[in-house]
Amino acid sequence: MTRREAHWIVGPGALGRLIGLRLATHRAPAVSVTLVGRRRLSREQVLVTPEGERLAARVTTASLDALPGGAPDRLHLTTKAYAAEAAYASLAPHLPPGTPLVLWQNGFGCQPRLSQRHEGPVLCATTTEGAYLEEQAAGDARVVHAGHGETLVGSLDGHHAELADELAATLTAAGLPTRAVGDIRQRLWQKLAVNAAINPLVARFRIRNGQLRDRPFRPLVEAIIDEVAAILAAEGIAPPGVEGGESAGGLEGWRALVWRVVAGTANNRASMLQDVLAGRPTEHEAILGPLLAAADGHHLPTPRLAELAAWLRSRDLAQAGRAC
Ligand code: KPL
Repeated sequence: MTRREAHWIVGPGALGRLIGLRLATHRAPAVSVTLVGRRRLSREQVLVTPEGERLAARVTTASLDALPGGAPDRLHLTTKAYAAEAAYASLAPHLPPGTPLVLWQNGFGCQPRLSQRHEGPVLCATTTEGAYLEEQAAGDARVVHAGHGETLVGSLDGHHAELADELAATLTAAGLPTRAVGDIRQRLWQKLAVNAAINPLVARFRIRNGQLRDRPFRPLVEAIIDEVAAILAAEGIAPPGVEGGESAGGLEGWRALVWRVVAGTANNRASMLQDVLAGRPTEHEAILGPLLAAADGHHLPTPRLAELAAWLRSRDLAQAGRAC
């Protein structure tokens, strides 16, 4: 019998569970999946597809303080951005040298640091797949794949193209269309720019994404895009192309991208709003932190971003105080 490639998914939230269960429920090439969380999950998991099909999967489950025997061939880190480095630190001593690491975090915080720190190939991934957990309804054993998207993978150092191609093929075969790209740094910053323009505002005002198009929010979004576009121009991050043709000037490119995502996700509660509503910490450090640090380096004014970061920081501190 041929040995199946072992994929460990560390951080089995909605995205981690989606990746794990997609990998576990497809046929070729067959891989083995282990979900590693802070606590051990049920081995019997269900994936509800966007078409409403229910796919049952039996996976290996483990917890960070009781890892399974053996070693992964691919380690997917799918924790929230603020938890990634601590999760990595508890895993690293158990990994054979050279284990490929795949980082799925939002923002641009832990990716460069872990790419430096890990002794082996590191790929970064960014995805627009939509998923959520149906925890109550299903005893924490059901993930809903809410909408199809696209995933991009690549390494920050421009190496490991073959590994990225091979991972893209595996994920695509599993129902998560994925492309290997040579400019993942650029792609991560683009996602970060969109998240920075949408997430803090919707979290602060507790609104759905589409409401950003209305007064009084629209001018706030525009003002944030102005700040973000100036920072990214100073950092040398090329603006996205405008749909249907050639790349527009920087600000217009960023505007078009943000408003396109707002329209496409109008009914969504963005991840940061979900975190605020659930009383969890937010990913503001990973999303706003790199922008504010870059702005500082280029002496650019960022009154709106700084104000939102300060609000999120004090909200997270107050939340942590309540949890003690
Ligand atoms: O990625 C998102 C998020 O919720 O974090 C956006 C694009 C804002 C969609 O809701």
